Amino acid sequence: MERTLSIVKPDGVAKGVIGEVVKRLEANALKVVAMKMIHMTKAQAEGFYAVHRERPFFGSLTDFMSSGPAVVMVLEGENAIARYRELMGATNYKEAAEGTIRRDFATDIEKNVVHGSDAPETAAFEIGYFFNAFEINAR
Ligand code: IDP
Repeated sequence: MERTLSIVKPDGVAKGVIGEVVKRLEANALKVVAMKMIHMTKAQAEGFYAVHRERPFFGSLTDFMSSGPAVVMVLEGENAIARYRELMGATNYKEAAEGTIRRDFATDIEKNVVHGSDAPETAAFEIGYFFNAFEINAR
């Protein structure tokens, strides 16, 4: 069993696709073991994306991520990190495979609807960034 952090980003919440995202991950044996809606401050978004601080899009990305509410979830399942990234599709929706969340709902390389951890170490950091142990419903 593996855990990963999922975010329905502010554009996904604004577009009304929270339910669609949850439906797709539940249909693919990714269990939601924690979930909440948050509205990050700019500083919280900067902390979350600290690994990208040297990238040219860092300012814009952290403005976007703090622009409205987002839904953060912990997903659990076999090979959850890779399987959720497969459901999400490529960062650039134009390159994302047919039937992926980003291909179906994203309209912009930055405003791409969802986030998913990319490795076990980042998943551990990202889950701990938003949830404490009491908020994660272990089964
Ligand atoms: P990922 O979310 O698919 O793992 P990363 O390369 O880790 O992609 O980038 C993090 C986020 O930064 C992306 O999801 C997207 O919102 C934004 N981003 C990535 N590349 C670009 C870009 O070239 N321009 C604008 N935003 C970008």
